[in-house]
Amino acid sequence: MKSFESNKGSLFKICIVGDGGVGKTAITDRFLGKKFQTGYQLTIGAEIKVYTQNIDGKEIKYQIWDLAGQPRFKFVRSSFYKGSHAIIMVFDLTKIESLFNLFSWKQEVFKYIGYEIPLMILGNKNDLKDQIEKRIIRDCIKKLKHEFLLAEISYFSTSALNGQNISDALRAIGRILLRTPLIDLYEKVIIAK
Ligand SMILES: Nc1nc2c(ncn2[C@@H]2O[C@H](COP(=O)(O)OP(=O)(O)OP(=O)(O)O)[C@@H](O)[C@H]2O)c(=O)[nH]1
Ligand SMILES: [Mg+2]
Repeated sequence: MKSFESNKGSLFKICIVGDGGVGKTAITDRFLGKKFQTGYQLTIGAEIKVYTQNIDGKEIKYQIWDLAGQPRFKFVRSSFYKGSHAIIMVFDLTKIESLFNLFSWKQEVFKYIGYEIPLMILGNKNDLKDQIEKRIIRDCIKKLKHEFLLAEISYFSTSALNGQNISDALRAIGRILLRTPLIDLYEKVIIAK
């Protein structure tokens, strides 16, 4: 096994997925310190954003693939997942169907990746009040976890509007990636081939 130190200065590819309009672009723009836009401009295909974060003295570089969530982009999305080290799934706290749709997002993502990688779920727009009951969220995440059989699946309630929990969520996924020896990820890629 490689030591955790070997992940220092690494570049991690993270795909961010979820229904159109849940706030993926707003969240990733927040990572980059960009101003929040109230208007909805749907993403076409994908936008790649590079962001560096310092975690406990280690520099982590993320290549974040902000994917288009609208159904018409399903076909093009399939080519973007390969080589991902982690996935961020986003739903809109005010739209329960966007939470239930994470099951089909999970299927789409892992069909193309072919092996399991760390996963984070973000319930976004919490500035509009958590309109989805906490119990429903908990049950849904439990079910997703069961389907994935993943040890690493974490949940944050975020707001791209006021920035709540945005950098903490990325930091948390960074910590998970630092803990995961790269060799494990590579082995999984090889097994999947
Ligand atoms: N109130 C509130 N609005 C948000 C938040 N995040 C995003 N929005 C708004 O939601 C709309 C959609 O946001 P986007 O980030 O473009 O959504 P997306 O998930 O990237 O959508 P696609 O690119 O089509 O997949 C925009 O009008 C944003 O201003 C949030 O945390 N709070
Ligand atoms: Mg977008």
